[in-house]
Amino acid sequence: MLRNFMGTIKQRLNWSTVKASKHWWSSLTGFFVLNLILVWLKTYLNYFFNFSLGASGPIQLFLLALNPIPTAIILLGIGLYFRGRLAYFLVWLFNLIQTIWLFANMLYYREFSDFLSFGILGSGSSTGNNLGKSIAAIIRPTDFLVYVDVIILAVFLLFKLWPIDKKKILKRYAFLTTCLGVALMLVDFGIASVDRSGLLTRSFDNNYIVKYLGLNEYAAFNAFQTKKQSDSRKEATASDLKTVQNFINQNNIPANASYYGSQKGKNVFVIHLESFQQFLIDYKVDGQEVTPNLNAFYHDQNTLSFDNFYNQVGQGKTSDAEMMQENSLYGLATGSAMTKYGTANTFESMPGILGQQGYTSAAFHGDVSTFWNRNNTYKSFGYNYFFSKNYYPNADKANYSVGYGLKDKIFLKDTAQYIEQLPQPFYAKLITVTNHYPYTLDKENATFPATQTGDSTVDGYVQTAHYLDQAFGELMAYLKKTGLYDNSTFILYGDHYGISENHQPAIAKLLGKDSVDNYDLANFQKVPFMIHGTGLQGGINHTYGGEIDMMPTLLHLLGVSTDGMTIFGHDLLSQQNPQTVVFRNGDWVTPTYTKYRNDYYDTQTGQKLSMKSNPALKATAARVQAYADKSLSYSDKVITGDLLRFDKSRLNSYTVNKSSYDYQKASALKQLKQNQKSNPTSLLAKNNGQSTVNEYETDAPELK
Ligand code: GP9
Ligand code: MN
Repeated sequence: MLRNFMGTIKQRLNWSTVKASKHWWSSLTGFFVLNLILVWLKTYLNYFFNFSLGASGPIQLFLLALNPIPTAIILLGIGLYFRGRLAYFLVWLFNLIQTIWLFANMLYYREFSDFLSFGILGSGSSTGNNLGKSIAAIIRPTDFLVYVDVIILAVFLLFKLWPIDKKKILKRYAFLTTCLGVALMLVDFGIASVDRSGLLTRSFDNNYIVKYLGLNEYAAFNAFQTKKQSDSRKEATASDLKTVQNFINQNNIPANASYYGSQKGKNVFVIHLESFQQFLIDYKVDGQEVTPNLNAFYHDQNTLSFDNFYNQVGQGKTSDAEMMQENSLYGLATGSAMTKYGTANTFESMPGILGQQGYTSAAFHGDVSTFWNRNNTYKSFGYNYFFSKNYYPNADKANYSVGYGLKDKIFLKDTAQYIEQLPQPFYAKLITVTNHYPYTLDKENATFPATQTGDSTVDGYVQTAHYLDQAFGELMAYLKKTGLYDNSTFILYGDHYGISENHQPAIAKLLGKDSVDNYDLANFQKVPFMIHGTGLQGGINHTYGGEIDMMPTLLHLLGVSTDGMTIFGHDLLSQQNPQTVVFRNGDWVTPTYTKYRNDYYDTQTGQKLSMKSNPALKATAARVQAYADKSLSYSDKVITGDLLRFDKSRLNSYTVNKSSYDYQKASALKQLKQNQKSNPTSLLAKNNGQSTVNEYETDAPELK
């Protein structure tokens, strides 16, 4: 019957009588162009309807329209190398393959706001995204529209409704088509690289790669990365871990008994001060303190403040700081370790370790969950909760966000409703973001005078830093009112520089100098590190250290031994601390010498030293450099070889089960609610279910 029906259509359309070669559209080229248009159209439409790629400005919008084309040309163009029915079939097949990939990503994105990765596909349920289970719930009938053209074309080909042009396309035309695809890909990549440098090397977010390069390029890039990662993983063995552990044992130092365990059992707040440099502490503009709240906190008698503490990040910036803070492992030399290895690797991280001590862990950030692959990495770290952008009702409102997310005052205020629900003790990491390059803030919020260096990227820095400080002050006031301040330990750190070394004249002006040298630039890498706790013996501590040291320092304060842990930092409170700060590029600082960009300095005086005339320097430099190089390469091995999966002794005592974490808003809120009954230790439960959020005062103009 179907055949009859098709036959009628054929006759009606009179296509069977069409002389294929006379009609361009019925030729193989025509079929190719038609498929190209269809693939482009559905991809492009879905960019808008099903993905939120955040494309803004003419360049990004242009690339969004361009980027489905190059791979479609290359893939569909494969058919052009063949002839007859097979050629048409191949063109159709590559339309189908691209459509399946688009369709799968539409569904995955709806649930996880991220694109499918081969790591996720390969690891199945172990990453805990429970793919199969949720598909039925998220699929919509309209999703199948992407298949309409493929089905119609299949019917046409199958029932010979589409005239097949038997003529073969000249090989050189097929080849030229492929070349055109490649050329367009290069054009796209070239423009993308100008708009976003380090797009592929630094690997920020899958959304960026799709926005700039397209869904298929993303697939190819992801497949390449996954292959590289699984290769380095395959090569690694348990004996590699032994070698690393021997190195760590050789450098192991005892904890400081007078601090060890002094903060045991308290809540922990880790406050990530975005792009915050040490020079801002006590810094004044026009006689006014930039950060009065942080300054007071810094000098508080119960705050231990470190003034020789350096950031040690590489290209992974924030994510490198997080990697060090949570794991005492360095970021990688290129790209973000969290993005590349966060999904699949085994970690021994702060949230997982403290989970064993009865802590509930939660990370808070007003940006999309995918940035730096946090949505997957935090599961590997063992975070019970990850409150990202879509938990914050205000995040979608115009002017409530700037740059990478919610403005700090709004972010911290809206965080309180979740903090009060967390079972205690908790480990809560709050990642601020307003003090982020390019340091722009609307007039209403920029209440502090800008600096006058004449460098427009630098001068707003103190304004956003001041804003962050006010937001911090508001949070502290709330925590004091609710009593959380007294039963919590606070860790504050700046993640990395805010003003890059490309702005040396402005840096000199900020520091009140005529010019800066490499010694000044090394000092400029200092960031704050403060530990506060009621009863803690505070003061300014001059020990040299960096972000890699945060984890062992905090664990010892909480009374958790780090013996046997594969960590590269040292307890900054230990009297035997080696005080060797290693930068990601292999430079280093000790209390005696500083090596920065191949220059050597006396750390105390800033005097430039020459290796030739200074045997003491030569000997020390050789020793410190060997230590720095080994630390970095062993840390890299731990990450690229996924060595912690071999750490059976530790993993017996606790296992992070990635699949047990669910960061979907509805499930997390449900879980929090259940906790109020099953484990009624939260601030809210202790307050008989009465919320404390009305105690939170903010002067955020948006909320007035
Ligand atoms: C993005 C934010 C900024 O979520 O953490 O990261 P950065 O650019 O500082 O690395
Ligand atoms: Mn950062």
